[in-house]
Amino acid sequence: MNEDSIDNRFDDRAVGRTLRVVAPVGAVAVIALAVTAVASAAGPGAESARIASVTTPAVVTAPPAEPEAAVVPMTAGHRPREATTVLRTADGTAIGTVRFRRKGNRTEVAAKVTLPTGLTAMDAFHGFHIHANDKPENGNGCLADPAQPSATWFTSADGHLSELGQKHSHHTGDMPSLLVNADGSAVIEFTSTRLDIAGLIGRAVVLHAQPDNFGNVPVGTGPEQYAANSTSAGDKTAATGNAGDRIACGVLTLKR
Ligand SMILES: [Cu+2]
Repeated sequence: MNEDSIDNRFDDRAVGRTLRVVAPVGAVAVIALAVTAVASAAGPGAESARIASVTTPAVVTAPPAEPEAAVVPMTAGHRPREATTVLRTADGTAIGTVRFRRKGNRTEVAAKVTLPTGLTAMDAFHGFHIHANDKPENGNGCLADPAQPSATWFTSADGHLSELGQKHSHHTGDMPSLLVNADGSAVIEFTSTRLDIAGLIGRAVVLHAQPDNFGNVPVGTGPEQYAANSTSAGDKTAATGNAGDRIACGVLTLKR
């Protein structure tokens, strides 16, 4: 399944839904994270459900492989301060970390990665998003089989985190692209007023193989516009920024 077919499908009507967050390939922990998705209201706005609180303590069926896999249960009224994840490639190799930290009414985001040689283009921008991880039927968390085509990797993370009706570049989960240096290293830090830590727990940060065009392709019939070479090219731009395969992924967990 390619990204085109699974993005733009955020239709989260589930209430009291349970997300099962599966640890990456190679890890032994299976962590069940019970969350409650609360619809904002009955009626037309109810589709834009958001995770409001974790109502049940996390159940850990096996010791987490690494400390970052721990899930800290939130109590009523608790406003989470920080969410973190480790990005891993399809073979389970950890390549970096991503951190979202609340500061006042803002969220500070910091990511640091080192990409292995041969995985993707160096000295290049790479699409970087928060994916919803909201469709259990596609698998949960960051699942990939390195023996399978790269287009199949991490499709379990589902489409970009978004409110109903948002198009790409305006998705809640759309972030500035990661500029990877020639040696594979990359660091990005930015501050956002669009990201709420509580809504990020259980979501997945994904790094892509290609640049994100942010929907910023002047497609049309005017003299200074371009004709898309296929319908799918235009559709991918609208859905994902045509950022290509998913090459690394990490499910966000609460830290405090
Ligand atoms: Cu993405």
